Amino acid sequence: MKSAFPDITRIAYEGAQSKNPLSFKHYNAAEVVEGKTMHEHLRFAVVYWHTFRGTGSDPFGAGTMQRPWDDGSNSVVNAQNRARVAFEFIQKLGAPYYCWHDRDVAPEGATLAESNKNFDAVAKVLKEEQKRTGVKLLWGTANLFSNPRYVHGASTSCNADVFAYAAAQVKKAMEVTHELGGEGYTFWGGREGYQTLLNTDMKREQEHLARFLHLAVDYKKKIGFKGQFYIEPKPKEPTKHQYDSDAAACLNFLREFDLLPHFKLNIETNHATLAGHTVQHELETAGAAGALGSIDANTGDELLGWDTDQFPTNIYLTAYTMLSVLKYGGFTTGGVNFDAKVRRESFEPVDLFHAHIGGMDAFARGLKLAAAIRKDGRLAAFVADRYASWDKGIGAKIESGKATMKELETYILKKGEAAANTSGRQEFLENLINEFI
Ligand code: XLS
Ligand code: NI
Ligand code: NI
Repeated sequence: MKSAFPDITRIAYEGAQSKNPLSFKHYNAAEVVEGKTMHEHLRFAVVYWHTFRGTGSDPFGAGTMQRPWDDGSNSVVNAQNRARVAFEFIQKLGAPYYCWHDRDVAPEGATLAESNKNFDAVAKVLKEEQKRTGVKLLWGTANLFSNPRYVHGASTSCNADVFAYAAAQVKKAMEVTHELGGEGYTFWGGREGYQTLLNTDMKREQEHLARFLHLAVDYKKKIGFKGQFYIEPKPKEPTKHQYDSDAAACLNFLREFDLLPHFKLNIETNHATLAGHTVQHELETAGAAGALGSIDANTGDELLGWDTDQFPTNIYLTAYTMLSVLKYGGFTTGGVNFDAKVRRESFEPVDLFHAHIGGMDAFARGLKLAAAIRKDGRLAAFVADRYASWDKGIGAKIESGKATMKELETYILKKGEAAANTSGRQEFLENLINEFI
C-alpha cells in the first residue's frame, strides 16, 4: 500500500533542545520514572473517531480536513484502507494503543446484519494491522447516539425496541473488542439523559440503564472477555442532562444498582470542566473509591461552554493529572487516551502529528513533574502534617470508631476550646508547585 505520510518517519525522542517539530522533546518511551518506563506509565492511545473520521465540520460550515487517502465513500474498501492508514500513523507516532466506536471503523449498513458484516470485514484488517505493528486496542465502544433511532436515548429510550437494538449493537462491539484483544470496553451515555422532565420517567430510565449494564456484565462473562468495563461521566451535551453526569453521580448509580464491582471510571478532562469540576476533583473522586480506570485526555476552553476536545498542552493540567494517577497506583488496564481533535483550521495531515506529539510531550512533562514533586516530598508532608491531629489522641479514637458523642462532649467540656487552627497556606503551596513548573 502507498504510504499516507511519505515524508514522515518514526517520531523520535530528540530531547528538550531539539528544534525539530516532528520529534519528542520530553516523551522518551524508554526513560524510567518511579520504577517504570514512560511507555508503561502513560499507555497513550489514539482515538479513531476524531483522528480518522473527524471532518472539521461545525454547525456553521462544511468539513475542511484534507485526508487524501480517504475517497469519501461509505464503502467497506475505503474503511479497510483507512484502517491501514490509521496504523501507519499510530506506528509512526509510537503510541502503543488506539480506541474506536463500532461505527467509526466500519460503515453502518441498512440492517444490523449488514452492519455486523461490514464490521467483521474491517475488524479483519484491524487484526492484521495490530499484528503487523504491535499496536493494541485500549478499549472499544459502540456508537449509540448518531443514528436517528437513538433520538430519545439508547438504553434509556422510551421505545423498548431501541433498547433491544442498542443491546444487539453492544453485544457485537464487545465480541469484536474481545476478538481484537481489547484491554477494556467503555460505556459513554451518548444520549442517556433528557431534554425535559415533562416527558421523562427518570426513575424508569435509570433502571433501564442499570438493566442494560447488567446484561453487558452477564454477556462479558459468557464470552470470557476479561477486559475492564468503564463508565465515562459527562454532564450534558448532547442532552441537557446526562445521567452519568460526573464521577460522584456515576459511583452512586453503580452502587445503587450493584454494578460497582464490574466498572471503573474513564475520566475525561473536558467533561469535568462541563460538570463544573476540575479534572483533579474527578480523578480524586474516582481514585478514593478505587475506581480510577482510565483517562480521556483533552482540554476544554474556559471561554467556550462545550466539549471542544482540544489537545492537552497545559503543563499544570498534566502535572496535576499525573499526581492523581500516581497517587492511586498508576494505570493497570487504562491509559492516556487522546479523545481530542485538531482544530477545523488545522486541516493538513501533518497537523495530526503536531497535535499528538504536543499531547504526548505535555503528559511526559506532567509525569516527570509529578514524580519530582512526590520525590521532593514537601507537598505530601504538608498534607500529612495538616491532619496530624487525627493520628493520635481524640482524632485517632474517632477514626477508629471507638469514640461516642457523650465522650466527645466530655472531652470538649474538659478542654474548654478546640486546639488552635493553623493556616491552610494555599499561596505557599502554589509557590511550592511553581518551584517545579
Ligand atoms: C463524548 C465522549 C466520547 C466517548 C466515547 O463526548 O467523550 O467520545 O469518549 O464514546
Ligand atoms: Ni471521551
Ligand atoms: Ni467528550
